[in-house]
Amino acid sequence: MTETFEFKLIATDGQARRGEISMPRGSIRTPAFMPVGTGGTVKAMYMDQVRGTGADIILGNTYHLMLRPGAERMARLGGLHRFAGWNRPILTDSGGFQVMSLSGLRKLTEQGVTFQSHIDGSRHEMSPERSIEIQGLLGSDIQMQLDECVRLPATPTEIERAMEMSLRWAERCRVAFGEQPGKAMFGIVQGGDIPTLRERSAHGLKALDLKGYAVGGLAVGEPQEVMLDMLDVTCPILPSEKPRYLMGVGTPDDLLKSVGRGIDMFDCVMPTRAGRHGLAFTRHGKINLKNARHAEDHRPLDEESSCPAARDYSRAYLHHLVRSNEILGMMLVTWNNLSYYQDLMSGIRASIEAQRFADFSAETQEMWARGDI
Ligand code: PRF
Repeated sequence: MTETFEFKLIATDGQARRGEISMPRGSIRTPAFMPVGTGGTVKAMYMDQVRGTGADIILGNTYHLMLRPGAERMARLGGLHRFAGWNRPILTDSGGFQVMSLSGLRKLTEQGVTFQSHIDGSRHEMSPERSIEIQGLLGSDIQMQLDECVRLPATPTEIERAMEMSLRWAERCRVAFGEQPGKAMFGIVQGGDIPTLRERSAHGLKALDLKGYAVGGLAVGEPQEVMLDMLDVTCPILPSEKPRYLMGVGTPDDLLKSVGRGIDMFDCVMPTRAGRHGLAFTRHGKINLKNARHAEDHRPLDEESSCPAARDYSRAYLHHLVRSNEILGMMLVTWNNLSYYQDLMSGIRASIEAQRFADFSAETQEMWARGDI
């Protein structure tokens, strides 16, 4: 643990990187998966369980927390770490993406975004400066610039406009963030599915000398191949000595392929959301526990897993819980899924250290393909 935000590379294997971020609240082993704790909770999980799966950092959302309980109230309550009972690093998304996907009527200008709450319809404003101020009030350790993410497909004109504005907002966020040695503010590469715009965005952000760089605007409607092509264009431009975070991604397959292109950090609702819908991730592939074929299956999800949810309950019982909409069903499948994701990341990290990441990827994919479940 350190007083300042530091990133060091421990090993590389091809483009894949094994690293470690150190900051006052703890260190983050990379490649890292950050469970999504949108509104101050990783849904259906206790915080000590989240830690037990191997998470070093969780994600929180500016948009949700500014609406409820409110940023100033959160500050009076001692910040998000104390409020939610997670004393390790927290990364907060800036709000732009959630405004676009969740809020009602919204208006975006150079100054910022005005929008209506999806909860009670109340009107709110957020500028790049206010987003950073809110993230500070929440007590966030890694803050994200305010950006504009366009859904794909979109016109080149629209993609370019949003990318250029995001770049100007990055500069404003950097000024608003100032110098905070133990914390970090990351920029976000935009540019849709257009390689030249991705390049311009990455070069523009690099010039701002930020502590880390996210790749945004992907997994928003384009095929996986396009997302990977954009990573191939973007990652080589980003400085190798700074962490790289692919926002809102993804499936286990996305994670393997993105690590292979130089990504260090991920977040995604997939393991938690799927868990609440009875979809379990295992070493042998996905299992839809709602399916009638599990009704009398005595086997656990994975007897060799590190997670009690995967070892100690039959698929028949999980099927019953999920079908009956029992809270415990959501809790157990979410726990299993987050354990699976963290075990995958741990396997990825070990394989990079052992210089066998390509083999690990192939073996992992082979296990899913065999799908003997
Ligand atoms: N920007 C921000 N948050 C995000 C995204 C983005 O582009 C995405 C896109 N996958 C997920 N979350 N600020």
